[in-house]
Amino acid sequence: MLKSVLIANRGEIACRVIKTARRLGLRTIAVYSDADADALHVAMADEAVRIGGPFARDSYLKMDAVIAAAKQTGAEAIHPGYGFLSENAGFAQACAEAKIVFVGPPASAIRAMGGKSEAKALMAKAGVPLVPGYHGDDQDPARLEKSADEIGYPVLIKASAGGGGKGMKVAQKKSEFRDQLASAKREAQNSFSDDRMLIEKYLTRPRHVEIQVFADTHGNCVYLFERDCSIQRRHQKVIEEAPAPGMTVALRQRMGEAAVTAAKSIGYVGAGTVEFLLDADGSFYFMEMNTRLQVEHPVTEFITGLDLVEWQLRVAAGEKLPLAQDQLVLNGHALEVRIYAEDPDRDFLPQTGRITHLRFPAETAHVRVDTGITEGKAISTYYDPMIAKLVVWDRDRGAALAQLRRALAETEISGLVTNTAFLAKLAGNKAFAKADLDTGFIGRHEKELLPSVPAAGDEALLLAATGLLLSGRSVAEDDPWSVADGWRLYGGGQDHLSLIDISGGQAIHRIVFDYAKGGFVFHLKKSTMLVTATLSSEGRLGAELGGRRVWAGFAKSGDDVTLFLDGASYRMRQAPIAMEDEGAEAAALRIIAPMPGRIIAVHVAEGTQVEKGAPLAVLEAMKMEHVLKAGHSGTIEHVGCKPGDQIREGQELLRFAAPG
Ligand code: MV4
Repeated sequence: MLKSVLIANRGEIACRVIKTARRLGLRTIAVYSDADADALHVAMADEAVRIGGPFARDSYLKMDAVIAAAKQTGAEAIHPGYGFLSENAGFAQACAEAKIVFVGPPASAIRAMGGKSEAKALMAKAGVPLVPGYHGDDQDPARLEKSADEIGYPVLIKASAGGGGKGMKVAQKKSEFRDQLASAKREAQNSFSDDRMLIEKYLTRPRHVEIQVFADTHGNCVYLFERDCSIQRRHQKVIEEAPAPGMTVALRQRMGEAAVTAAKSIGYVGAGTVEFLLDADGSFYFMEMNTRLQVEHPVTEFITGLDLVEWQLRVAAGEKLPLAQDQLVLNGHALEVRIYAEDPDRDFLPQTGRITHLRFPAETAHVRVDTGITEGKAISTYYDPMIAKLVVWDRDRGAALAQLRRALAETEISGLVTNTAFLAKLAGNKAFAKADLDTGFIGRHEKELLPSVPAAGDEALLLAATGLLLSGRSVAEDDPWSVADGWRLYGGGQDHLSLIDISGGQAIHRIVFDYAKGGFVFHLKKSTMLVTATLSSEGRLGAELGGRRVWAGFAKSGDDVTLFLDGASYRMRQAPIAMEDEGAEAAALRIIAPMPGRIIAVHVAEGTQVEKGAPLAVLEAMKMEHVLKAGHSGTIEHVGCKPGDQIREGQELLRFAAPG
């Protein structure tokens, strides 16, 4: 076995690899950028070497810095993780030349699978099924159109150098072909400086089913069953699972053997994934091969009971595969979700900020949390905004799905917006529960999934108000004692505070209440509600309201409050002034700043008539320009900002006149 390994990565995968390497007794070396000096993976490793500035190109992508760190620390091997240098043939080559073991395939295998057309040509030769199509060198438009006619429409025009759906256009019929071809070529030229195209039969509702393969240096190669990764959004995987729902033993064997054939045909070594498109009629076609350990490998680990990083380290040390094909057993069902700092209700805009409250479900035989983040850490724009992976297992898909719903409900993150509520909606979606899977799932169910966070109802509002009052730092406007110190024996007299429902449409709610023995009596529109509650230092709010016992998570940071209730997280802000109650319709007349930033343009003035979708103002934030558009037609009544203004989240920028 190897004696030491340098992990040329960061975040959750670096932590994950260090865990296994340490369990096997290896000395672990981390590398880090200036932005990661206090990161978890640095703390976990036996040694750590700074390799450069915060940008990946100045650190995690700097091959010579990584190799120099390995030499400086005497690391015998380098594990690349995924992303960064993991599929860089030149890096694998450089490791070999430096006599450092690259934990992955030979550079030749990485190169073989680098280009789509070359990979497909190799697979065709190896007898691996391909989507009917053309991937030749003759790129004359007439030749490409002739192949489209022969395949039959609809056809998919794909950039050979492409990936992640870029440079991919559908021609539904012959008359569309030339325009779509020109458009795909332009996109490919811009994205990859390579406009070579391949033409394929377009599968209308394919599933993305990938096979995990493993090969050693002794000619052995096995498949560790399949993963279904069809639930994607803009070519980003959202939920991955193993095994693929509806997979038969025969089809699994055929796909597995095709994947092994693909791996053997390029002299593969190590962990690899062969991606297929699976059509509704059970036919499957090679899509591409990933020559790295995938993000979603934990679902395979759960159903096989294996540690794939242990296999990687053993194979890299020259050992034979620990098990033969007939010794591999598939048990149960696993699901993985990726928790991201992104806002599904703002077109999945990446989020940055500091995590002020972080609570994951306890890890058990059913629940695994892979993360590189701890409370107090910041998510920056330098790297992929993944916060954690939640992976669950149970005896079958239904039970695993229940585990996922519970694990998500126990995941509490505040300080920045995450996609957890969106994932909870997915995990609770009926079509998903029925495994009605294909790559168009999210698009087809968008209306049921978004907005991911509902407007806060009475219960969430009262619990948030209770948490605020109990946390002892809220200031009820005309509370005779300026700071509510929790219990108050005095009766009588009313107080109120106002909450803006930030994640639920910015409506403002004025909460009127009396202090009562052991709690508060809230005055709702047509009734009153006694709420007694306790709030722990970890933010566990235990309340009794309306005769029901409710548990919720409560996190406060400045004026911001996050309430975690029934799997949803509501972000609210205590309004600084006693604002009158304003319903969502009144709130909709106001254009609120979605995040802090600087106004760089205002396109309207008071009295301007605008149509739905019209650009109103441009906000610069997180190095991006965000055009604030009219959600409906109307007349601008008030303009509260001008170019150059620095504004804070929640600030009113513009206001429409009330209709009528
Ligand atoms: C396809 C296809 C339908 N027909 N090829 C998307 C990017 C790359 N991974 C291949 N992709 C597709 N190729 C044919 N002939 C549909 C997709 C596709 C897709 C594939 C897998 C996972 C998600 C996807 C989302 C959109 C389109």
